[in-house]
Amino acid sequence: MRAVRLRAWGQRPVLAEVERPVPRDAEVLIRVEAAGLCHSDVHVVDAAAGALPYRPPFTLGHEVAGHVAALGPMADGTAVGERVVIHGPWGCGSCARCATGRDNYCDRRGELSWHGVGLGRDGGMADYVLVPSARHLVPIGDLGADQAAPLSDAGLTSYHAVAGLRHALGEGGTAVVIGVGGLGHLAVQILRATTASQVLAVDIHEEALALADRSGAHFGTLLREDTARVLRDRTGGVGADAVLDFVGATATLELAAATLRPGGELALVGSGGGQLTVRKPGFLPPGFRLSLPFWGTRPELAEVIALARSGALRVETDHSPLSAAPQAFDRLRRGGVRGRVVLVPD
Ligand code: FEH
Ligand code: ZN
Ligand code: ZN
Repeated sequence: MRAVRLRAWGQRPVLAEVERPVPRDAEVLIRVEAAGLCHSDVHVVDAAAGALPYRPPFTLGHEVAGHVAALGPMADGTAVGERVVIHGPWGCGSCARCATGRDNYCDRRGELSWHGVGLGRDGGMADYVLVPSARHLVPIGDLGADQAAPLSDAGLTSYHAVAGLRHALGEGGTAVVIGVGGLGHLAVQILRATTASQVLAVDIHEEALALADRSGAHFGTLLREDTARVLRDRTGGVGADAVLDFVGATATLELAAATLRPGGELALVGSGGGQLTVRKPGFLPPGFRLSLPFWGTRPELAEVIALARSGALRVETDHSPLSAAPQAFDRLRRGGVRGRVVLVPD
């Protein structure tokens, strides 16, 4: 079968021919129908040896949907032919967190040489992918694989970030989304579908603000010197109850802090490497709370898929054949992508 392989640190991903795996024990073999391409894939490919716990060679791809092709003799909880999406964070499988589908916060993460499918373990930028157990699978019914795949990461990460803030977002509340890309546009939709809050969007590109508008944002503005005031004015001066920063640069973190209401909450999702000084006395609003959400849980992925199947969630996708995966990496790296790249086995 074909697979996009990271052969060694510092090498470009290559499309190679590898053995199709055979499921053993509780393993499940998935015929891939779609695999999303994430900025984290670029970070993995660009990582220096030792920066990540992974041990190349392995197949990339951590946003994967398809159908069950074969079952190991101990596999349980699915059937050949079932259409599924893979819950990508794979933990140790035996701690209290993994036992409840919260592999994203596995208690033994520090001991593992992987973070999940395509992240140190063989992933789904391939014709087939092997899953250790059916517990990592969520049925998708008639949902398109090209929608389900990116929802398993971009959608799930956004959903998990919103879930951590939902208590702060009641009637008359305001949520700000900074960075309306592959994750941000889904966060706007999730906020509109699951909270009563006003949703304001900030980006540096006009076309991203157009995407925010199509996604249901009540208002969008380009990032400028006076953006904090512009946003505050939309809240009647009190400030935002929650800000989701999908960029994570110093400028966006500072904008978030300047926009938040007393008791406001900031979810830092983007890996921009920016910094924010937390000090007392200091400039952060009283009651300020910060979260650094990572990916999401298996139960939340089922909720994301249900939202999508209800029509409340739609990913803007940019399809590319699996055979052109290396070129898709280059496009993503250049910033030439709107929405989410989805690789489809051709
Ligand atoms: C995966 C592995 C490491 C860092 C970040 C990620 C995200 O793309 C998962 O959503
Ligand atoms: Zn990702
Ligand atoms: Zn665990």
